[in-house]
Amino acid sequence: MRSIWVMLALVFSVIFSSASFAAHGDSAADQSVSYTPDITFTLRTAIAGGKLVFIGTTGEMADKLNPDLKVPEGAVVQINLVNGDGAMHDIAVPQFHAKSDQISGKGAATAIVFRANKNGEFEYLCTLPGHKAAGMVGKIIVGEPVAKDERQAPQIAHNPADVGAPVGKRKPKDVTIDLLTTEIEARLGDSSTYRFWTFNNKVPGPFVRVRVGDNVTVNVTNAKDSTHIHSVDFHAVTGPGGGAAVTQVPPGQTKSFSFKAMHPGLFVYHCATPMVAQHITNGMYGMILVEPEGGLPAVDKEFYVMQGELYTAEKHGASGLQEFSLEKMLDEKPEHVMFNGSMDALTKIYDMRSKVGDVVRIFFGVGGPNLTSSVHLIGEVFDRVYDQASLTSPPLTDVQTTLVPPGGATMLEFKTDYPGRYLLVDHALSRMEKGLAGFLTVEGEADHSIFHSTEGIDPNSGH
Ligand SMILES: [Cu+2]
Repeated sequence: MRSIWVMLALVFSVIFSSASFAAHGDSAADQSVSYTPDITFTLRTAIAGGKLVFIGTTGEMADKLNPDLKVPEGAVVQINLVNGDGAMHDIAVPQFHAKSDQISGKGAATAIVFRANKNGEFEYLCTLPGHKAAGMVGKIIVGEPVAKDERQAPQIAHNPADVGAPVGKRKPKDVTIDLLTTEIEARLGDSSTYRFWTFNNKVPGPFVRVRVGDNVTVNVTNAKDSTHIHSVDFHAVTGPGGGAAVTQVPPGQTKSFSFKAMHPGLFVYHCATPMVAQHITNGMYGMILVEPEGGLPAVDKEFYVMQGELYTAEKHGASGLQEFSLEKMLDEKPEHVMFNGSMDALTKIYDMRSKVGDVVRIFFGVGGPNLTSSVHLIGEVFDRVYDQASLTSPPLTDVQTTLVPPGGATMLEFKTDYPGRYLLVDHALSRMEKGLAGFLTVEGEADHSIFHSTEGIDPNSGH
């Protein structure tokens, strides 16, 4: 009896979703979709291993979690969804504008139908809030697998532990900084790339450490194969354009200037060639630490983290080479917001680690170009915040969230007292859905006087 209802529900919802698809279709060809799928898949929703998932039901997909759905390019694809767990779900393939009704009763069913008119890898997912993050996401692969494996693309994410050696106690001296500006297609996410513009092939660029009073010579070389002029503006510089007025470097050339580091502090540098916001969003930013006389107090761990946005024509999550959208940049509507240059840079590629009892220091800056960060470490309180990255003012103490504007920085210090995984975020948390998160893993013995529970850690807590 139940199966009859499932079939009826399927028939109705296919009719419904075909009709609603046709209304969104781009061409007459799209409208021919109705009722004649070339290929059909049936997925069931389930809870498995504490996660929400789609499960394949037939053929080699049977019992596979979030199976890859392979379809020929141009095929009319139908995906049936059967509710197997009794919670509310739907299924969508945003790249093809296909989205089903929400179904909540156990055994209820719905379906989507769309024409896979584009080669590549795309997501199917449940669009209910939090369900994708809880595991309801898989891949639909249209046509032959893309020839180039994007995971093999060059990696531009800067390792947050790569902070150079402290300057410490020494007299002022002459220091030289060599910057190479490059334009390279590199990994954005697991299945996507972007043509980044960089300093020294990393985003952010190198973490530079000098001492107040140093005479610093900056050499900017623009790679031969660049297609744009580049430059550098150091916010630590007193002089024309922070150096940008004398370093507009054509491809294949080098320009130089020298400056005296007159102010201690943590300063942003960036390319300042028009359109400046475009050069910054593409990855041309970094930081220079001008250490005060005697250096900074010693800590156990130092990390270098910068926040930036990318404005791509395609939506967050799309596969393949992503193209810059000038319109979205002028509207200040980024598709991606990231720490250290690329998606998952501080969650999958690199992680930050410390031990119970360690004092951790984060040099945190915002390249931007547009969003102010409300930086927060979930499950921690900052013992000291050097507000606006001023190292000559007393730090704020016991701070939950602090503001860092574009082209600005802060120095955060805190003791890691309790083991676990802590999540660095911008507390404007919609940005987490666009890629902005970083893990700090603290290892060691738990002191139950600090935190105690008999409950297990819930992997679906979003933390
Ligand atoms: Cu540039």
